[in-house]
Amino acid sequence: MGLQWFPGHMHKALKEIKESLDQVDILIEVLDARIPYSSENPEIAKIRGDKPCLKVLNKYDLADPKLTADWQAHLETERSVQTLTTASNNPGNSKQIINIVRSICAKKNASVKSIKAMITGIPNVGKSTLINILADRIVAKTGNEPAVTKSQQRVNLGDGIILFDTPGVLWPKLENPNSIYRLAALGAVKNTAMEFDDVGFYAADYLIKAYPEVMTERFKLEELPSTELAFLEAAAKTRGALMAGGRVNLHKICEVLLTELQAGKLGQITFETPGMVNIEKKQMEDAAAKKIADKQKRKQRFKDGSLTPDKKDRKEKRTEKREAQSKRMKKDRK
Ligand SMILES: Nc1nc2c(ncn2[C@@H]2O[C@H](COP(=O)(O)OP(=O)(O)OP(=O)(O)O)[C@@H](O)[C@H]2O)c(=O)[nH]1
Ligand SMILES: [Mg+2]
Repeated sequence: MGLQWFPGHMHKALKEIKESLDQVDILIEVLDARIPYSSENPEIAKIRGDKPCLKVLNKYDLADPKLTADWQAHLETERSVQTLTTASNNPGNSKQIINIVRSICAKKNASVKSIKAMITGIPNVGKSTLINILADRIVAKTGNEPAVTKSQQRVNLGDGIILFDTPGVLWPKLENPNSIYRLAALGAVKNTAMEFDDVGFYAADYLIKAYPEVMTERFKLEELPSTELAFLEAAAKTRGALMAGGRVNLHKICEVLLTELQAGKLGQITFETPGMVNIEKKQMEDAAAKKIADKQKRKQRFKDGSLTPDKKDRKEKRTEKREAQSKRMKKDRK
C-alpha cells in the first residue's frame, strides 16, 4: 500500500510544534499502547533534543496487557524514558501524569511552580480525551476519527500547569511498511486515504497468527483457516457479507474486521512486539546497507574505467570500423 498521509494541516501543525517547543518544559508523547513503536513520531524525536519526555501508552484498555508490560520494560530499559499506561475508562490513573510531570521537571530545574507541558501524538490516539480528563472538564473537542483537533490549544489546569493540545501528526515518510498498515488498521489514518482491502488483509494475516482463538470464536468458525484469504472468505460467510449469487464480499468483510478491531470488539489486541520490531528494524537496515553497497559498486566500476555496455559497444564498433578502413587503404595502396 503506497500510503503517505501527510496533509497540509499536519505539515503546519508539526511546524507549530517546533516553534512552541522552546516555551515548554516537558513533552508528553501519547502513544497507542497497541502499537508503541509504530505510533512514535520520529520527527518529534528529532526536534525534541534533550527536552524531558514522558511517554504515555494510551488506550491501554484495548491492548494486550502482557505485551504492554513488555513494551514498557523495553522502552524504559533501552531508551531510558519514563512511561505510563493510561485508558479513558480509568481517569484516576491518568491523573498520575501531573505528579510525574512535576517530579521530572523538579529534577531538571528547581522551580515547578509554573510548568508548561505539550501533548503530542499521532491522530486519534486520545490526546484531547486525556486533556479533558486532566482538566476535569470538557475543554478540547474529541471524536473517533483522525484529525479532530486542527490547531494548537492551551489549557490552564489552574494549579501551575498549562497543557498544550496539538493536532495529531504523522510524518512525511513512513519507512517501515508494517507501521503504515498498523496505523491504518487502528484508525490513525483517514478512511479516504487508505485501501480498506489492503489493510483488512494485513490485519487478518496478523490476527489469525497472533490471536487464533479470538478470531475463531469472534467469527464463529469451526476451525481457523491457514491463510488470510481463506479466513476472510470463511468469516464473510458466517457474517453474511455476500454478494448476489452467494459470492463473498471481501471488501465488506474487511470493513467489518477493521471496524470491530478499532471499536475494541475483538478484545485486547496488540499489533507489534519488541521482538518483531527488532527484526523489522534489522531488515530495514540491511536493505538500506545493500542499497548503499550497490551504489558504491556501480560508482567503482565507472572509476575503474569500465564503460557501460552501450559505450563499450560503440567503442568496439569504432575500432572495428577503423581497422577495416586501414585494411582497405592498405589494399588500395598495393
Ligand atoms: N477505548 C479507548 N478509547 C479512547 C481512549 N482515549 C481516547 N479514546 C477514544 O479515541 C477517540 C479519539 O480521541 P481524541 O481524544 O479525539 O484523540 P486525539 O488524539 O485528540 O485525535 P486528533 O485530535 O484527531 O489527533 C475518541 O473516540 C475517544 O473516545 C482510551 O484510552 N480507550
Ligand atoms: Mg484532538
